[in-house]
Amino acid sequence: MTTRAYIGLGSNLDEPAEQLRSALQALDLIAETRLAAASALYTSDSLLPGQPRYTNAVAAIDTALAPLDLLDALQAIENDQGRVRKERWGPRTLDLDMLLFGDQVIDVPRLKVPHYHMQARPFVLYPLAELVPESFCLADGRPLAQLLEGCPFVGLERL
Ligand code: A4P
Ligand code: MG
Repeated sequence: MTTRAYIGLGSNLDEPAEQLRSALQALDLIAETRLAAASALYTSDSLLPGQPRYTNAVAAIDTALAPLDLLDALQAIENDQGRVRKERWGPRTLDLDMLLFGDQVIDVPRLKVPHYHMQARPFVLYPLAELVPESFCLADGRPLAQLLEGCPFVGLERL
């Protein structure tokens, strides 16, 4: 049995678009997992001042892994692509966030799903909207359309 999961990709160092393209290939190479679809790439200013502009995308994957095993695989890809975890929220070559894992709500110290803050981030919601039906709801029941209404397409550039 596989689960459809959505992964948020972000980079603001070392050729972000290339980082995201490599990461998409790496997602397809995770054990028992395949890349089902990927959004366009989007750029936007960092939420934190003084950091380079970000490139973001969302991927849909189908996986037979358990959520924490998938998280291990995502972190291995981040590490492979040279991410140095100096400071939380610091600039990074690659950030992979597990946005959604089927309809599961997960709340353990290492993993919170749906990903916190995703409901307020245009660089997550608009790429996600490319990959799901219009009637799509988050695991906690909130319709994506409603979240999009509260999150204007401001400062986002679709490449
Ligand atoms: N963790 C818990 N839940 C999850 C999950 N659903 N997916 C834990 C992934 N990891 C999860 O992550 C810290 C810990 O969160 C992990 O060890 C994992 O066990 P991290 O990736 O090392 O930390 P982080 O990314 O620095 O923090 P966080 O809160 O994920 O930051 P964000 O939310 O990623 O914010 N501006 C634009 N335009 N685009 C961006 O992508 N990103 C950030 C960073 C700031 N500004 C941005 C963007
Ligand atoms: Mg993160």
